[in-house]
Amino acid sequence: MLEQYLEINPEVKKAVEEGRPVVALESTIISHGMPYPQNVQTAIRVEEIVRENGAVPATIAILKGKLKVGLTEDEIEYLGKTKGVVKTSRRDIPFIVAKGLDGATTVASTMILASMAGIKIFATGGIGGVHRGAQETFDISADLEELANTNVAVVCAGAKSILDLGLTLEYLETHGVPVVGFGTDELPAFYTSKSGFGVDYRVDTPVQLAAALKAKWDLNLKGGVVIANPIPKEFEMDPAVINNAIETALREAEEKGIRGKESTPFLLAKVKELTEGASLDSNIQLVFNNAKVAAQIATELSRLA
Ligand code: PSU
Ligand code: MN
Repeated sequence: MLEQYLEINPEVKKAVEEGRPVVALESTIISHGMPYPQNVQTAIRVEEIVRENGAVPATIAILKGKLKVGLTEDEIEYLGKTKGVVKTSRRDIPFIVAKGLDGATTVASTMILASMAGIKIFATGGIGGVHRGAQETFDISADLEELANTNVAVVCAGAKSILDLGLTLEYLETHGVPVVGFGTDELPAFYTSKSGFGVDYRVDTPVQLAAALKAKWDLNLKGGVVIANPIPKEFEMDPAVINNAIETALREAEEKGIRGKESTPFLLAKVKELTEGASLDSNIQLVFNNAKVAAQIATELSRLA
């Protein structure tokens, strides 16, 4: 049944079957998170970093209605170049499939496809969350609900302060999703290593993290884990510069009445424009760092299984 929809790259399939480490990677970051050609260059380099750290990469997307786990370089290039690839979260999957369209998977839908393929560890830049003003707009990313339900751990650089980080943490707590600081006591805020919010647990090594993940899933405590990995010091942005850009972007989104699934891509593009590319450099570097840590955790988890 599932085979009718799902196409797992043979190398990825073999690695999963043999219990070797695999790292899932998302594609909304390629089609909606970064401009061409940096998006494609970054996605390809991220795969290399995963390999250099001992795991098999599996970039995930929907191509012509097929759920693809493990894209080729040509497919990554296609996805990064093509206009009109649909940002695809959980609710969108059946329609993209039925219409035979191309879909870039968000954190939520990448978790779903990774889980279908038996992959437990996923690296990205930042997760979606509870948006500022959600008390009125109800804008809460489907990523959070997915983290509540799907057994995949997501290595990210925290969340951008386009979101309400405090409310995002409250939501995750309610849904039983642990938020772990990798080598930090503080939740990182994507472009900067500090947000002013604490994490639930600080873990300093991939071995310790793998043990906690194994325990969670052995005990059938369903759902994901947020592994928040701070951006390396040398690539951090000046908090004043980035916060200023975020405030301006939020104001402009409000004035223009940007809502729903357009909200996150609009804010990301605006922040990038306002910081004249500096934010893009930081963004690329933090994704590289997350790919490395995810591969190390996947490696330790495969040793325990
Ligand atoms: N945050 C980022 N970069 C991104 C995204 C979020 O810093 O590229 C993307 C991810 O794919 C995430 C999605 O899953 O945006 C969340 O969108 P929404 O808020 O509409 O659920
Ligand atoms: Mn939303």
